Amino acid sequence: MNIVFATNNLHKIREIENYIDKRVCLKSLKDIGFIKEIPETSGTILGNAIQKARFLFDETGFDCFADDSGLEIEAINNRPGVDSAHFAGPQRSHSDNINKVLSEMLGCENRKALFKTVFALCLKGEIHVFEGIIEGTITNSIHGIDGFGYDPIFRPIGFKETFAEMPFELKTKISHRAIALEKLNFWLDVNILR
Ligand code: ITT
Repeated sequence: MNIVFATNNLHKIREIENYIDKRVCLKSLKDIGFIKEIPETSGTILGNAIQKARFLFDETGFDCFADDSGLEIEAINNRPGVDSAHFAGPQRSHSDNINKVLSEMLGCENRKALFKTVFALCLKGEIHVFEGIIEGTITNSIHGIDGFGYDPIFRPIGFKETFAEMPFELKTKISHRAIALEKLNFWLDVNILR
């Protein structure tokens, strides 16, 4: 079956493409020639994931799924959360976002955080959602150069490295996105592909 991944984030595509069930043929927005901006204005991660998938389905009629994700940091009222992509402003700069987190958390002892992702799958107009969460801590400074977004300052529980220091294969096995993807794969296997 063909499923379109409703994202403009190439890192997300890379993290998914080799791990989604092999019976699924994953298409990108580029593959289907879709260039409109996809709105994400609901105010929640769950709401945005559904909004993105629903928008693409309504516009194209293609079965699709969207991922909305964010970093929730306990000491700063679970921010940036749904505002993760543009925490430091509309330029959506990963390094500006990281610097804003680090400066807000200067001297802060509670460094607990979690990454959350919600996948919204839209099949024939029906929505199904799958959530993935990974807990960890925010480091005091930047560690590592791989990955994207907040990877250089997020260290998952049980690991010595940040996401940005890990081999790509390890992050894609343990991350919030990997957890949501496993649920999506299981659901597709039981309900559609078998
Ligand atoms: P799409 O909406 O096109 O999918 P996006 O980058 O705008 O791509 P989101 O709206 O889901 O994605 O924004 C989530 C932001 O949270 C993202 O830009 C990163 O800054 C951060 N983020 C999400 N997942 C992450 C991960 O695995 N590692 C590091 N940062 C992540």
